[in-house]
Amino acid sequence: MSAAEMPEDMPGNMTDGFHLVVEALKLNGVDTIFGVAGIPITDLLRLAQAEGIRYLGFRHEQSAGNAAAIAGFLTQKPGICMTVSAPGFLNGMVALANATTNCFPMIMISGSSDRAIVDLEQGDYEELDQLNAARPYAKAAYRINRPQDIGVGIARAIRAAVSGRPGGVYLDLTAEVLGSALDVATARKSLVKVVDPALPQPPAPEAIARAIELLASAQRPLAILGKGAAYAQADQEIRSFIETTGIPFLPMSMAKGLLPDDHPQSAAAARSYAIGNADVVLLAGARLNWLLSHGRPPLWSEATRFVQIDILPTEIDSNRAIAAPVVGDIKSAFATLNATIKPGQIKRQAAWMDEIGRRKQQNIERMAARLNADPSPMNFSSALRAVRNALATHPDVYIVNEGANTLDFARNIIDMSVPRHRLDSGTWGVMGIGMGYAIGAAAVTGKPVIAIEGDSAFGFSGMEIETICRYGLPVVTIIFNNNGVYRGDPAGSAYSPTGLLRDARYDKIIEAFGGAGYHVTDTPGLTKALSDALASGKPALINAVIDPTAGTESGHIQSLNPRSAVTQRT
Ligand code: ADP
Ligand code: TZD
Repeated sequence: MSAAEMPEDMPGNMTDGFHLVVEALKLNGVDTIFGVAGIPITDLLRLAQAEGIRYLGFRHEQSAGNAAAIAGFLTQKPGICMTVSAPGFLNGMVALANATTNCFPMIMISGSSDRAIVDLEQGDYEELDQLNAARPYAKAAYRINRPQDIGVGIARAIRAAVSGRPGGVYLDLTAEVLGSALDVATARKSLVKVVDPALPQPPAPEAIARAIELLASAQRPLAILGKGAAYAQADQEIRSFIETTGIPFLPMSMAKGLLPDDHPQSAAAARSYAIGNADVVLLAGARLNWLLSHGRPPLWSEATRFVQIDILPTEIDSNRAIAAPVVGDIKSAFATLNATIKPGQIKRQAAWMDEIGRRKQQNIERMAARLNADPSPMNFSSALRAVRNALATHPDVYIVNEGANTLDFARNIIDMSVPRHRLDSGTWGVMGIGMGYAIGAAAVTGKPVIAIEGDSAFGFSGMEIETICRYGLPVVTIIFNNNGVYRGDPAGSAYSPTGLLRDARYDKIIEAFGGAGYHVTDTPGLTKALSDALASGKPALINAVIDPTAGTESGHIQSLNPRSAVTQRT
């Protein structure tokens, strides 16, 4: 610790908690912090910025947390979010819980009020027992109670976030610890540089042998790639396995682009057929949760047998019996599979591929009719065709996507050809990730981002448009504006529970902050606005008018509405 790093108003041999936190983060390679300022962390943020850490200040902690979480997904390093106590902490909790649910590495560091007063419930400013409130929603939660524990506390948080199955970690920093003095010699000794927090975890050779045996016995094999496979950055290993074995694959939404969507082995356009008829399925970094109908009929056959590659042993058998579990990290698992499979051991199943190909063709033709129609006003398909056309020359753009119909249609219509470039509502189907993910992705990659947002979805994080404009980030937000949650109300009727203001001009919001607003009502207008916005590299928002009658309630998951369950029973 050099003299320059000492607090100015302290004797030369003393330092304090603020400086130690910043030193500990820098020592561990943290170069970006997302947050919202206030007591007791304002000076911590100022100091971090002065010490060369990039700080992005948000308008709401949930968006700051979402930015940190997606930064973690994209970089394999924990994204850092800082919040104030009690309400700021709770605002960030949805993002922390969402990171844990999606297996994204992130650390939320919150300042907290005086423990002596909080624990006796004596009514401190922003009083809350934050550590215990965070525990159920975090992969791990720690509190630092002494300045000499800052180094080890931050090291534990980093290791917990990225090791094994990644997740959200909560770190509680009391105001007292931040303001405590410590002598420099003790402080220096207390810092911890984390060594190899996410070492490879190669699977056991027996597990690999069992998996190959099962795959070799299959006549109708199928690989399902999930966002754990995307996170693992094993792009070459996975592609080589799929292409060498000739197994058809299905990407889960955030795994799109691991292999390009137009790859001949993609079974995405024949999803139900491939899932329902596969005899052996290789699940890689994907859970058999609601997004895969829990592996149960009617989508799935009872006879299908599974190979599952996952880093978390307890994920295996969580919904269905797994015949060949492969516990280990995806990169090592695919590298070992590739090295162990003998040439010709897994035979290409021509009849199966032909049938998948036939069904793909039928479905693509059926979809083409909808895609090529030009209704006025636009519907989801025609508007997404316009977006797809504008994106054709920009395959490296990151796509953020939330909404119901907007999400379901965009997932199917916008092809991805590069890994980890589609970021969406994920495991929880949560609204509100839009602007946080867009800012996080733009900040850590420096690349352009397009956020395709339902008008309701946008509202959850819309004020972050100011954040985007303040930092001049290359984010283009497209709002599919159909006047409501799922769809708009009939003209002239009172607002229903799903109705939103008719004919709102979201483009005016960004103009208030100096960004470019576009208002478009047809497909040529949308393609042109998006192309112009991308070419400018500046913050932009496109208000795309969509037919208010176009949306379906709950999008593609209507069957999860309790009322439709009643209808099905009766
Ligand atoms: P999707 O929603 O795309 O189906 P999920 O989020 O359900 O994907 O599943 C991701 C899975 O990937 C989790 O079970 C997680 O434990 C696993 N996972 C995350 N990182 C790795 C890794 N490096 N190696 C192996 N499995 C991983
Ligand atoms: N609140 C949160 C945090 N997450 C949610 N998923 C919801 C509420 C419920 N919800 C959905 O599941 S989708 C959605 C809500 C409010 C918005 C759908 O409307 P939209 O998209 O305008 O964003 P479409 O394209 O018009 O369907």
